[in-house]
Amino acid sequence: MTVEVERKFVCDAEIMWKLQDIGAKCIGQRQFRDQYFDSPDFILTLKDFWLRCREGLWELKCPAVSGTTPDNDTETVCTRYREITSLPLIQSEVSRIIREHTAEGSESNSSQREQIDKVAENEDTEICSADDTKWLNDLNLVCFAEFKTERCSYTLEREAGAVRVDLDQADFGYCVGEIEVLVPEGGLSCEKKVKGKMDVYLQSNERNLLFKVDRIQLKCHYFRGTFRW
Ligand code: V4E
Repeated sequence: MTVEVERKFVCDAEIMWKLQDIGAKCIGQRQFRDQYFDSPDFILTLKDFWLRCREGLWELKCPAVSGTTPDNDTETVCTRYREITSLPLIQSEVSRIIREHTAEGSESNSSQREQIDKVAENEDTEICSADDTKWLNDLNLVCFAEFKTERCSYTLEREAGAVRVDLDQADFGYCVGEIEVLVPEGGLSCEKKVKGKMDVYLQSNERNLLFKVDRIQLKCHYFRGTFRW
């Protein structure tokens, strides 16, 4: 059985020449702006769910095993996330997570719960377009990270199939490559993990995050794939 896996790698100035030397073909270059959304107390991100809007297209990356946070001690090379791209499905999944969280802590009042339920059932959202922000307001979701990326994509034909390589340069000065392949399940060894753009964005000192838990204001920073304070 094969699975699709993504692996990040460090980019240096030579990488484009190296790719060309091994026969990779450039299939395009594009620029995009990513915005990541969460509740003010980071309900989604703390559960390893990543809600993103990229140039009007929504995506929710969900952890392979729902509800777990990344294991800081086991630095695995590859990450596997379930990716949801249908806006109604994203809305119901996000509202389910928020509803479960608020039920656990009984933090919301009944009118907030009604709003969440409406979004969960996609009431009012059938006519909702990708730029509508009402569902974000109803779920109290705000943009907590925003950056632009310049991406060059390559393809490399191999006997086992095509390999796609993306080279990303983010506007806050970080470069990262990502290779996407189909591999036999369990067929990858563990080496040191390379950080993604969001990891680096959140870890930079200027982006310590302030948020409220149980009415106490906490200063929080992002360290090795999870929030610490
Ligand atoms: C899943 C995740 C985050 C969201 C950003 O994911 P990433 O794959 O870095 O973004 P990008 O722009 O390459 O998306 P694509 O264009 O492929 O859709 S931020 C942190 N995580 C968890 C995570 C992590 N901590 N470490 C690694 C190596 N991957 C994911």
